[in-house]
Amino acid sequence: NALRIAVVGATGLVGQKILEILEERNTPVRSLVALATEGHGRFIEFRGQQVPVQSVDAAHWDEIDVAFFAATNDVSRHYAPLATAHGVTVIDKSSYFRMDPTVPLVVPEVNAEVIGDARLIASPNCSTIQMVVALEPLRQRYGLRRVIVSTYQAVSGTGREAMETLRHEAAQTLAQEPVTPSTYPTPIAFNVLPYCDKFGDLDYTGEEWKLTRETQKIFRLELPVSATAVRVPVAVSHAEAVYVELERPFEVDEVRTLLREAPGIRVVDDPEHGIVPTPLEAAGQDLVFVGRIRRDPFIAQGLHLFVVADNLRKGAATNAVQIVETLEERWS
Ligand code: 2RA
Repeated sequence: NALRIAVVGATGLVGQKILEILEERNTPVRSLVALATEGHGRFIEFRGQQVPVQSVDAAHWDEIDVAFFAATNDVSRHYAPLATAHGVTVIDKSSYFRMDPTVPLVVPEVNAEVIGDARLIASPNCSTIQMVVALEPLRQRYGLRRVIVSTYQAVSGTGREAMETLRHEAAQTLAQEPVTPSTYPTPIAFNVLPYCDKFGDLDYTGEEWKLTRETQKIFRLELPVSATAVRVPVAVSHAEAVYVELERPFEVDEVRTLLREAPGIRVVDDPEHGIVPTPLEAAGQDLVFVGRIRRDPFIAQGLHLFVVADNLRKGAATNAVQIVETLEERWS
């Protein structure tokens, strides 16, 4: 029972990645509609075919089974309810519905059971996804008491233009030319920006509150998660230094084995031989890479991890396609 699929935001970074992953994973696609709010009239390629990009306003929702929304919050706010009203199952990458109590917020390796018969399903923020995949096995075995996380986020999280900014700022720097910052208030090449997104409560940014609130919703725990989200001059893959205080005692070797056997994780942890998770290694992969696994020197049940994943794939597109694969198993 192949699916009639729509991708809203088909020309964007994540939309393009969704198409790539649908091809790679041979998801049974009966038809594909590419939708956008602008750029209609263009063509995208899917499985060797040229597919016209149509205006999302002109969508025939009653001829679509599943719609991936990979566009802005506004597009999701406006069109996702329209699509679900026509019986479409929507997988929404935007943050608009994530904290809506009626909308499941899903990472298949962690909480696929909450999907139920929902028509509108939200995919979490990229930095949340990779962290909860790494923490879930620890939650199950040891219980979680609190999390402190610092992220090192790639510029592709901001978008295609930010990747171009990194390239031209780096070139200007290497050519010893003056660097004219554009995407960010300061140059990002050879620099770090100690915040991502806009500031909110208690001087934390939206990106940091997403890590806190989305993790609490996914784990269904009032878990204290204190985040610092940092932008770094990396094109693809977010990295995170995660400190987690566990409820029960652990042995580091036991933790390493547990993570090795957990779904969606690759343990890369032999630092003395340079075997550590890095953004370059994670880019293009669908796994969450975990290393630097070590006990805190001072806090009895404190544990540190370094968690890296491709923010466009597992952080967005792959997670959304995996949600559809979970649904397909139920529908078949
Ligand atoms: C970022 N996670 O990295 C956000 C949105 N993709 O900017």
